[in-house]
Amino acid sequence: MIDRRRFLKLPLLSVPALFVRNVTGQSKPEPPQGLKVTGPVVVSTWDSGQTANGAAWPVLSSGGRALDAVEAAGRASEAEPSCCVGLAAYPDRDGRVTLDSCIMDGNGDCGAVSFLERIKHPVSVARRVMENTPHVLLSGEGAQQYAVAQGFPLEPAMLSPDSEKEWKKWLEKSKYKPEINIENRKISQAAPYFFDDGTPNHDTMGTIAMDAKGRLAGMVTTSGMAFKMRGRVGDSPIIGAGLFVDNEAGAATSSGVGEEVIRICGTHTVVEQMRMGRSPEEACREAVRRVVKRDPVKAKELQVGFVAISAKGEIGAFAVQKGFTYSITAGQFLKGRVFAAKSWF
Ligand code: SD4
Repeated sequence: MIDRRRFLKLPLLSVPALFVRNVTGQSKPEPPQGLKVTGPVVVSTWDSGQTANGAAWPVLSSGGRALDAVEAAGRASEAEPSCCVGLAAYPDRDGRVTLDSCIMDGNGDCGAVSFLERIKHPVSVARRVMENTPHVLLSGEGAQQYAVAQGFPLEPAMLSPDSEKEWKKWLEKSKYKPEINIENRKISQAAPYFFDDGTPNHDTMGTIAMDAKGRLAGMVTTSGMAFKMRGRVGDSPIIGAGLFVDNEAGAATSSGVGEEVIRICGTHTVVEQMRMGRSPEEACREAVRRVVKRDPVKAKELQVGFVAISAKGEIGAFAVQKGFTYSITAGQFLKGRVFAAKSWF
């Protein structure tokens, strides 16, 4: 049993929480200043991180490994129909769902898959890559071949009814036709950052956790940006971009426009900032600052969010735009709590 007194410590709980509206219009509080835990904790991106955390918490609360907890989180998220994770998610512009995932242990072990089709649990394939191969990242056909050889079933090549509907709607609006030299078009024309109703075009599941022994781990799983070019891979399976974990410093994950995260080695930046003594929120803010500084005009139209846990158990986040939320489950928040990140704009 885990000692409840070792759990969450909220030094400034009396500070009035600020509330921001997320994209669904619901108010989410900002976390108390200096949020810190002293026991196991799992943190996932977005409101839907509650599902992921719900699968991770039984592992953590019974003394299990952070690595097992984050894999369980990823699998739960992949099994839940959503726009952006798993086989039911939105496809690329050719109408095919391609999945990216990675997993990392705080000792530096890591594995990933990208551009993976027809496999229900990419996070578990990523873990097999980490544990059973000399490589870190397998992609496309090779990743699928490896998954099948490892006993993962090859699922039917079909879209969920929702994603088929959304894809067809998108095709109609965008009057999409395969185009030569589309690579030379500005990305804001090639991939919608916001849908017509104002909803941001992203919702990756990134989960980071600390177990009762203070070990850190993380995972990311996603279908990537909806209606992306075929073959496009974002930050999510890239170690140091969508996820970075080091027991000595902390863990960080990201969500949003992956190209921007890759360009600044986003989560590696966050973890290195924590190593130098910044709090998780300050470290995430610094990564966001670099995204914004690179192209301040473009930054106004895109979302990138980072969330982090330091090796000391502090938790923080920061995003380019308002509306980035994250879910925390810990002794203090046994049912899980959703907080809104502060943002640049
Ligand atoms: C990507 N970071 O593929 C991901 C997008 C995302 O929900 O967050 N999707 O760039």
